[in-house]
Amino acid sequence: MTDSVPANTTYVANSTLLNGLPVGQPDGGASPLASGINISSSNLTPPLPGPGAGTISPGTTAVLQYDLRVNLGTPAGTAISNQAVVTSAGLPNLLTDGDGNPANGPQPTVVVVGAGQQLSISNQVSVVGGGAPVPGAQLEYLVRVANTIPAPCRPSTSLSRTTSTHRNPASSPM
Ligand SMILES: [Ca+2]
Repeated sequence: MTDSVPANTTYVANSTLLNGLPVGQPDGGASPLASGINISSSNLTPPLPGPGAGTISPGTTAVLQYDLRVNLGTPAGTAISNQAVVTSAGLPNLLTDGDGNPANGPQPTVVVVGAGQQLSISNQVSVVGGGAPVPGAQLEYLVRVANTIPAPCRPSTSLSRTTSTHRNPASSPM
């Protein structure tokens, strides 16, 4: 998995974790992800995977975490856009998806720099009971709204969501 450090941000030294385990530390402030790291699912770590040995077991997840600091002097309103790439044997390169919805393609994850109140919203969708999102399946949306600065969020803040349905004749159960 590779992920370059977005413009207007600086990688926070020694902040890269795979499934909660430190990766490539000490890193001297250079993001290990810039050159790519091997990732395995949480059921296979520790140990961390060696070169070319990253494996995601069926039905499992790998969680990668790292921190970026917004550079001082970055103007409010600046959009910081980030998108990682996962490379694997036998599959095309896969871009990370900011909204967690594969049906509308992969979007970068964007956060807007602001001097005031800042909310981050993440949206995850899953199929109740597992399986593919075929007709008749029940989709469960999990939306997390987090206030990312140490000031209260105004109570008038509201969240609205539009759910649209697209018919894709080419789709088939996975
Ligand atoms: Ca998407």
